[in-house]
Amino acid sequence: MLIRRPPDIRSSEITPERHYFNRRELLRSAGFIGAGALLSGATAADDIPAGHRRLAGVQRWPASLKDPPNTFEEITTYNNFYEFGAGKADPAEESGRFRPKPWKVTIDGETEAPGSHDYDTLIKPHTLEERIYRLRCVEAWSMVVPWVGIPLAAVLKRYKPTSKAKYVAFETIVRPEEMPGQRSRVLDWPYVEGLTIAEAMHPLTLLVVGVYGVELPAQNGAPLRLMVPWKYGFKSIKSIVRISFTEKRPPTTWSLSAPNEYGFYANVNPEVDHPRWSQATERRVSSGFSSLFAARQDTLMFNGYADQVASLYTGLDLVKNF
Ligand SMILES: Nc1nc2c(c(=O)[nH]1)N[C@H]1C(S)=C(S)[C@@H](COP(=O)(O)O)O[C@H]1N2
Ligand SMILES: [Mo]
Repeated sequence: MLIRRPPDIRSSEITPERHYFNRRELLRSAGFIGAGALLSGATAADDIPAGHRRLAGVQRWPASLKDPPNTFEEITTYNNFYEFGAGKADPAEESGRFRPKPWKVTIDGETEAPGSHDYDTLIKPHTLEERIYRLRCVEAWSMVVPWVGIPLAAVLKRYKPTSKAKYVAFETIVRPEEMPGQRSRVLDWPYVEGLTIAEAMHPLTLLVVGVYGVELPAQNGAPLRLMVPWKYGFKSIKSIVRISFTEKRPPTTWSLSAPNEYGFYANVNPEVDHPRWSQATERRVSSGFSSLFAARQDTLMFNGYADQVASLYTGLDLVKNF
């Protein structure tokens, strides 16, 4: 049964700004609030500093993870976004010049309705959902994040893919004047990614526009990025400006860069190690007090989403198709 609640009154609306920081973190570390209590307030944005625009009309998704989410601070200061630099702190520190609005996305390839659309045309017809997902980076760290977005399938269907559309390709913006990492050649720009059409249309695949009830910060891929929760984080491409329906499998940035280390599928799989490290366990990113006691945890097949997605891969050799 679907239980839908009306949009919440965010507690940041009633909590003085100076109290936002670390109160929850402190309580959580000290064990005063468990997962259940935390969940009810996790998305209430009382960890959010001033200056972030709240998204209106966000509905809670009933199947959200029950694990305690990472804090807004953790989610927005420990990032991978090579366009702003290769260090974890670079995306937050080096993205001050980035302007995510106005924003246009080109939809082309095998579609009956190719065109260029602004952000509002893409997003506004849809109901925003808050979904708490696990995020597992191929580097063996993980987080739990309350994303806000819409199922990608709902958007893609509006642009009528043809019967030849077997894959969906995605491209990140190129703006070296605003993205200092793009002035070096660590990766080939633009960053590109791709999914099979079945993966792109899967109900878990989210087009993300926010986190913790506010618009996506630049470092998390403003103004819109992908989130494919059963795949390694690098599949979840940020700051998307092109979505193309293709007949052939599209190239993807990390498998171009190191084909023996990063495959097209990149499904989270504890049984298939990276050539240079084990994927059997992961470190849940934490800060403050709790980081002193953090133990590694087992990585789950398909990042814990096997019941929902394993059927996409029946008959596929997951060792060869890593
Ligand atoms: N364009 C672009 N998208 C990207 C990346 C990137 O460097 N550039 N990094 C990826 C990787 S490796 C991860 S783990 C996630 C991190 O998302 P987060 O910083 O919001 O946690 O973004 C992915 N999307
Ligand atoms: Mo990653």
